[in-house]
Amino acid sequence: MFHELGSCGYGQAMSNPPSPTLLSHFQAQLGPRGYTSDPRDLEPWLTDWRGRVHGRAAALLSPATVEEVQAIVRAAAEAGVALVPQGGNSSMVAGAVPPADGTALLLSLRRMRAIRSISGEDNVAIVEAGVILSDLHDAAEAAGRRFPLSLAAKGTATIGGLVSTNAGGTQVLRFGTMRALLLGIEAVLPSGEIFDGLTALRKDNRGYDLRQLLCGAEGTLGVVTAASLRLVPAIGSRTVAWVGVDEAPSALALLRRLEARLGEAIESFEIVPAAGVDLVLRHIEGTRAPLASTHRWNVLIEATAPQGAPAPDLETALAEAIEAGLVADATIAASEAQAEALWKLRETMSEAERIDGVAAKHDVVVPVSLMPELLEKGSERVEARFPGVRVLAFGHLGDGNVHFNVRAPEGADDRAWLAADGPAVSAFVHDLVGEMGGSLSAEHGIGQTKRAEFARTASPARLHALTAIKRALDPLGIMNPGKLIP
Ligand code: 2HG
Ligand code: ZN
Repeated sequence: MFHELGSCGYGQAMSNPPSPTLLSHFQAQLGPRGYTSDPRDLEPWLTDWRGRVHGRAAALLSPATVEEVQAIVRAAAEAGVALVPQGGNSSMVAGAVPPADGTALLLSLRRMRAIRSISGEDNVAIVEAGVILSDLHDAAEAAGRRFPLSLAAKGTATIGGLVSTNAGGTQVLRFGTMRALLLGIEAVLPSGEIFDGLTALRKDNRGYDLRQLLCGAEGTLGVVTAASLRLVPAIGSRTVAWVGVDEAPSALALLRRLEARLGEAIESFEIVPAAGVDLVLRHIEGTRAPLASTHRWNVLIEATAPQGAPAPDLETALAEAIEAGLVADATIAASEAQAEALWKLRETMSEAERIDGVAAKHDVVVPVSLMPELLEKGSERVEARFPGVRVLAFGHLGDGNVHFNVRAPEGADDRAWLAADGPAVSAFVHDLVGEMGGSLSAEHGIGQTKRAEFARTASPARLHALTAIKRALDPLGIMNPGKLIP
């Protein structure tokens, strides 16, 4: 069923629209809690978080068990009908929006919300795909442990989505992305077989790692139904600081200096430009400027200590950095409420940008040493090549990953600008990052919106291998069509 796409030769499967018989079959199998075709129910599932990509689907299927997922995949495979799994729908790349032709069915695991087990001895939580990230945080804390992956969408993002996109967030500096925390996986493969890999093993060397193949596959190789996840000891205390810096190289020098002083204690090192702080203060209620004056760059730092250990002395380390001329000004949260207020400034950055208008979004990563060059010279190059545009680069400096977003010129019709100039801007940014040895996707995946650029910039070897894996595991092309695979 594969046909070739243009001259590039990479396969793309075509699926069939669901027949009335198949829909009635699912309706009868799943009952009223597990099946809806009501357009009012479907509506929120058809558009991405930023409101850029719209799809259609005849029904939303919400199975309650892995066996029900299996039955759905088997029936869909038999009919050649595509499935689009969707978690919290906070994808930045429209990775969970169904195709516009309406041939695919939406699949939600929101009813699979069990935390099957938490073992303090193994330091492992086994959780179903529909569990919301903040619920896992709470459950781990109640067990005296911690699941150390967090991001702004923690109140809606699901474990299935976080695994499928190999999510990153604000603690990657210390704990890595989802891949580093994923010990095992349960998934329904496109063949309808259940891959029961929910181990608590720290080592498992049985050849190709299916767990890691499914992690970051964006739902194109099967449906993740549960995961076993690594836990770490609970935090004893945390110290959160907001720091004003006048030049990007000073920010990187500060990170290395703090690591030398405080080592593993540094968990987050997030950068926000002055224009970003301004957007947040303008659009997000209840926020206020943390420092008396404005600085070109701001860094949010979080340092933690395990229970029973003294709090890391971030204050002395920052005072020394001020002395050394790296830091212009700094404030340390004196309470949990103040720490939350500082985090709010960083975590609502994306939301503030969204409220302000559309932007050409880029989730890029370069070697950490080149971060200052990207932030400063890179921004200058983009703004010189496209006069009037405004680069808003913020994010995970410690990981070499910033969201290098480009906003329309002031006063322009931003949607019209994005349609006309967006592709050229994105190609320019991605080429710039490519020259620096970087990648066009750090933590958001490819989804729909990065697919063409991925195809343009990836090496033939990478694309051939990716396509061969897809064909081998999903020969009918029924799993999340139109995403990731060029
Ligand atoms: C973040 O780090 C998210 O805040 C969103 O990854 C980034 O909106 C963005 O570009
Ligand atoms: Zn991010």
